[in-house]
Amino acid sequence: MYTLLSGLYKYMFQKDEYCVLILGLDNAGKTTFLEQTKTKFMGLNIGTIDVGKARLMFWIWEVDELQSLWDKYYAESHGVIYVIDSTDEERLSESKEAFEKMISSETLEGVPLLVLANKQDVPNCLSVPDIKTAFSDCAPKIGKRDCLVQPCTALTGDGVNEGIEWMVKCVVRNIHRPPMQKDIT
Ligand code: G3D
Ligand code: MG
Repeated sequence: MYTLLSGLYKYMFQKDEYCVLILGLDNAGKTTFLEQTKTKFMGLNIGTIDVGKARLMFWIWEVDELQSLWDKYYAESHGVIYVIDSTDEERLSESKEAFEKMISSETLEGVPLLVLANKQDVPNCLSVPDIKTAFSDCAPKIGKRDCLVQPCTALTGDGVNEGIEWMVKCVVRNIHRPPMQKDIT
């Protein structure tokens, strides 16, 4: 009886925890995106949300920071969200360089990658096809990992649900990086 009840308890309350990095240049919209994510999903504390049985823990990072630590964090992450400022054509190549460096890391092989073309509310911003074209020579390095380029307006929340739901689906099905499991007590 105890086993049955504890099994049921676990089924209902155990969460699978996944770590997701939010990366991008400064001013891309990382903080705004995380704020929107927490309002749209069940935000628990500063960087954590629950989506069904999955619990996502976010770490935000400016890509020019702490490069020596990257591999350590990459090894522990289940997903990466890379935020691009679609209004900043001038810094697009800088962003692409950082992106390329990030996806070149062997530690991130097979880890799902959500690319957010952010600030789509601004007239004449770069479109998803524009960004895909600018990043096209990164395609071989993306390889077989799951990758989605999602148009997004972090300011209003447009595209946030689609991006997070896609990420949850990918991290849950990625057998190469099993979750950390936690009982909720
Ligand atoms: P960061 O954390 O990546 O550095 P922030 O970026 O989230 O701090 O956002 C940088 C600026 O971009 C902020 O403006 C923020 O309001 C704006 N921003 C973020 N997302 C969007 C968006 O989808 N559309 C528009 N139009 N602006 C956005 P401020 O003026 O506060 O510096
Ligand atoms: Mg920030």
